[in-house]
Amino acid sequence: LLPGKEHNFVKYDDSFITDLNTPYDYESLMHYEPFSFNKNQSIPTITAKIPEFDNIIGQRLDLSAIDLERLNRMYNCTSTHTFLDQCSFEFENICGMIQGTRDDLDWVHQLSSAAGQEDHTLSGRCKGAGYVMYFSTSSGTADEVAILESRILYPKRTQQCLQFFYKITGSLSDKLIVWLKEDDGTGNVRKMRKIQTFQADTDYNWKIAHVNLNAQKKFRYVFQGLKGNPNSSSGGIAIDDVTLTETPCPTAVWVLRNFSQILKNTSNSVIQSPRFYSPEGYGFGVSLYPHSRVSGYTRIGFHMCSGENDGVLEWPALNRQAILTVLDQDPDILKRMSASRSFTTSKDHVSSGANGTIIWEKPSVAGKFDASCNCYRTTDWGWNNFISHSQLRRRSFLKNDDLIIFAEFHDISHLNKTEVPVEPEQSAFMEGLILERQKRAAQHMEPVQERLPYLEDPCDPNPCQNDGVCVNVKGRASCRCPSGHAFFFTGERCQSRQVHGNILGMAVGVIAGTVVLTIVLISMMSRR
Ligand SMILES: [Ca+2]
Ligand SMILES: [Ca+2]
Repeated sequence: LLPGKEHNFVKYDDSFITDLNTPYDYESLMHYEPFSFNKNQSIPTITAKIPEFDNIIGQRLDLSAIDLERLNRMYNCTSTHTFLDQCSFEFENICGMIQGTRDDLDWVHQLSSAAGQEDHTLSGRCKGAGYVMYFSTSSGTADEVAILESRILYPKRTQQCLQFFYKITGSLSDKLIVWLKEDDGTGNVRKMRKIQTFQADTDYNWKIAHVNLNAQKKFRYVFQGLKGNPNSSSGGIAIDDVTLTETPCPTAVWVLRNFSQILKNTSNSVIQSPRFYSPEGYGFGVSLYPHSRVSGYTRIGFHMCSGENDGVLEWPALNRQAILTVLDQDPDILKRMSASRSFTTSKDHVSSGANGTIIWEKPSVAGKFDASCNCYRTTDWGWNNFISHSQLRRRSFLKNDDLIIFAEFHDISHLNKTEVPVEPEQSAFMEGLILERQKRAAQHMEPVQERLPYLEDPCDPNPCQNDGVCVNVKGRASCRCPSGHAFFFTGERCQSRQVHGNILGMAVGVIAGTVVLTIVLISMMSRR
């Protein structure tokens, strides 16, 4: 080092600097280059921990993606209040994660290749591309361990959900263990807490996992691979597409495999989920009708299941909010457009098939016995047009041909109490809109026995011409016509093209000017 330049290499802790919840950035415009402040021409002063970055650090071409992200976060230009971290392991920096140094082995940043080591991020789009983190368990000795730690993260709330995909193809005694490593109160991130263990089984498919973390102070999340029995393993453990959000994890996760086969078979009438339990203890299930009565759509509904807590719970289960979500499995959580719908249980939800009883009554009284769950299921309440088959094939709803559905069932009675009575003034126009909304809500939701006519969407297909945007106004299509610099469109279906007045004026002016100029030129030439 050149004398007097040592201060450039001083280490600071997070009481002095912040990384704004972004990973270490080798590509940053602010990063020094390998030979910065060097006394000896041929010896670098900085080498990257990941050697691939030795030729990249110190670049001065442009702001890096993370530079931009940091600027945006610093000046509050983006505000995702619940997003903390995500990693699809597609880049060498593995999102700033670090290998354990006191363990036996390392996780390998593995290019998608042999069975058991295929990438999840790009699956179905690109063969032989994409990376996973892989821990082989087929050689060495039992109980060997490899550790992968996230960078330090700073929680803003007190609840986090770590979602990731994993696949264990080794021996049945292989394990994947998730730990939380938290600030011990002195600023050091070292207090370990074992959160959840994932056991191997004979299902070698990618599986989705959710782990509630509840970190209160700065923390790292940690993946530990544990080798079971190398003699009975010909594979290992793979992880991919990790996302961390400050939200609770879903209560119920239902995965339907080979879903395009299910869709092809039109004789499939209904598929019932296993029984799940809500945080209050209610048993519930999800019903999926691959082909609903609305042609080209899948119906998804919610129902109660009898369960071990029924004698203690309140019936009927009213003022509970049910939320059903079909997960868009895009690896970038900020680009996911999952299909989600919800309703609140009400005494108006009655079943015509069972003499008008409220369908949220005790399932052993109001429901029918189903041997598949060894429980009683009530009539389901849901949407005939939950999601269209064409939408299912778009985006990443059917990644690896798996359909993933989340379900929630929460008490929202506390929302009935408001501190201030609110009675907004309603104009006749607003009343019309609200009535319309209620009508539409009613037509979207119905118990399965009742056969309400399905009202078609007047905007599907779009009747507007010339790229007009269709808006559903009280059940009728209304076109919002586009307007360009020179032209605009009018008419009920945007069918007629008009020229803007000023452009027309300019055109007339130019033509007139040309005519005058020509006359002047001709008269000048004829004088000569
Ligand atoms: Ca290691
Ligand atoms: Ca990947």
